[in-house]
Amino acid sequence: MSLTLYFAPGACSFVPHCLLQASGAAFEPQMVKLHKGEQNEAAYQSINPRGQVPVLVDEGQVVTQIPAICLYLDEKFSAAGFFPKAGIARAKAVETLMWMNNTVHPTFTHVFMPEKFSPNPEVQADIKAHAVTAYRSLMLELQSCVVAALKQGSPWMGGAHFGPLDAYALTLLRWGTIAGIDPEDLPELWAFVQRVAQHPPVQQVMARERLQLNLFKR
Ligand SMILES: N[C@@H](CCC(=O)N[C@@H](CS)C(=O)NCC(=O)O)C(=O)O
Repeated sequence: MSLTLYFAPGACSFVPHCLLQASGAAFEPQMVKLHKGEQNEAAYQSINPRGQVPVLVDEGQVVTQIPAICLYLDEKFSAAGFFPKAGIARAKAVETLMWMNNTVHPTFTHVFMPEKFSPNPEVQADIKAHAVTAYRSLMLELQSCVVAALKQGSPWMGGAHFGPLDAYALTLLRWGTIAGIDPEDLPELWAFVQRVAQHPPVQQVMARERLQLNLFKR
């Protein structure tokens, strides 16, 4: 079996990285140095012409985009229960994953890389300030999602098993601390994310990626 994940430390690739680690399967983690622009080099572009992580390569087949990779890993390692198996519970988990991926994640991109959206430094500062405000409300919304999920009596956002929603919640809150959001202002979300960080496969991935959970500076 040949299974490779292209990832960058602290990036959104953390989500499938945690699923692969939790699966117990052998896989090759391949680091891509985004800060050095490796994603734009010909070697990487030949794997993913969009120049992004994550990329999963299974027996030579390339899969990109977090929801696609996570659903693929769910099918491949079905015993892990990364998503609820069927029905409304599965649809709701995919709904939350898509919201994280298509709304929360790109809002942070506006904070972290405003130069992607305007060449003008003044406009960039405006984009960033506006996106930080939007990101704060999205973190409150994420906290409500966590509270609602845990109210059902399950330990994880998707139910009985650890899955992509938990790893994404950690990533998004960690990014929030980079954006200047104090996690202590989101006590339920922060408590949950700290628990996710203690989950052994998550701990192993955080060690491999050398991640600090809270980067908030007062
Ligand atoms: N929609 C994509 C988003 C991927 C993405 O935004 N990746 C970022 C890291 S979090 C990236 O590779 N950025 C490199 C760049 O933009 O140069 C997915 O779900 O995989």
